Amino acid sequence: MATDTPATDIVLYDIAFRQPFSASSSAPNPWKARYALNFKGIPYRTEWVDMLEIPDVRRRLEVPAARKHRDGSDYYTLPVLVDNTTGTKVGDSFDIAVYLSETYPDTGEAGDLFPVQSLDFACSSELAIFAPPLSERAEGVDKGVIRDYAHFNRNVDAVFSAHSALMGSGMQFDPARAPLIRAEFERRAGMRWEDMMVHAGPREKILASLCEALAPLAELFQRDHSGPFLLGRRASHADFIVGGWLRMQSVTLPDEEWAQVKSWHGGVFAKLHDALQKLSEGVIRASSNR
Ligand SMILES: N[C@@H](CCC(=O)N[C@@H](CS)C(=O)NCC(=O)O)C(=O)O
Repeated sequence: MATDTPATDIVLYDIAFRQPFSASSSAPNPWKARYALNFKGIPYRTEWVDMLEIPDVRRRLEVPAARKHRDGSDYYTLPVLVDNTTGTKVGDSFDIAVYLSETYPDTGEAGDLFPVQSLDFACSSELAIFAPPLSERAEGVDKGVIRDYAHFNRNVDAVFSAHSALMGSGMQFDPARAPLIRAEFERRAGMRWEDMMVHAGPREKILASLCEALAPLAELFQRDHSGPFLLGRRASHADFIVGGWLRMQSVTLPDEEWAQVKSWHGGVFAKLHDALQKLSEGVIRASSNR
C-alpha cells in the first residue's frame, strides 16, 4: 500500500493500478468520492491499495464488505473514507458523499453536493440487472432529494456496468501484478480472460449499445445549455457519478473509442469530463512525487 503526501486527517482509499497511480487511477467509485472531496475543498490524502489487498485493508479497517460476489461471499471494494477528525469510516462512494454533505455542510464555496434537481433517468430493464447494489443506507434513505440521487446512481451504474467489457481490457495494472489480478477476475467469472472479451461480443456493437443507452442521460445534460453540468454551471454529485465512469473510460478505452464517446450526443460527455479536470487536481497534485 502506498501513501501520498500531505498528511491530513482524512484518508481516501483508492485502487492502485500502475505507476504513476494518479494517471492510471480509473476505478469509477473512488473517483466519485474524490470529485466530492475536491468539490467541497476538503483536504485529504490518498492511500493506494493493490486490488488483491482490498479485502485485507477493509478487514483491518473493520469496514464490512459493501457487495457480495455471485457465489454469496463478501466482495470487498473501494473507496473507503476514513475521517480521523470524527472517528468515522465510510465504505461506499454514495455514503461518502452523503457523509461529507452532512458533516461538512458549510465547507467549500461551491455549495451543497445534493441540490434539488430532477434526475429522471432510468435505464432499460435489460440493463437494470447490471446495477451493483447500493449501500443499505443509500437504499433506505428517506430524504426525497438523496433518494433521487441514489436512484440516479443506480441507473448510471447499470448502464456503464452493462458495457464494462469495453473498459475491462484497458485497465492498466502493474505488469508484475496483472497475471494475478486477471486470474482473480477469471475465478470470479468462471472463464478465461480472453474468453470474457470474446463472450462480450464485438466492440463496435457494445459501443453502439452504450451510445444508445446514454441518449436519455445526454438529454438531461442538454436541458440547461449553459453546461457543462446537469444544472448548467453549478456542479453536483450527479455530475460526479457520471464523471467517475467517464474517468474510467478516458483511461481504459483505446484513443479512437474515447474520441467517439466524446463526440456522442453533441459532445455533452466531453464537456463534462473536461470541466471535471479542475476537480481532479487533488490526486494529481497529491501524487506529484510519483
Ligand atoms: N457501491 C460501491 C461499489 C464499490 C465498487 O464496486 N468498487 C470497485 C471499484 S469501482 C472495486 O473496489 N472493485 C474491486 C474488485 O473488483 O476487486 C461504491 O459506490 O463504493
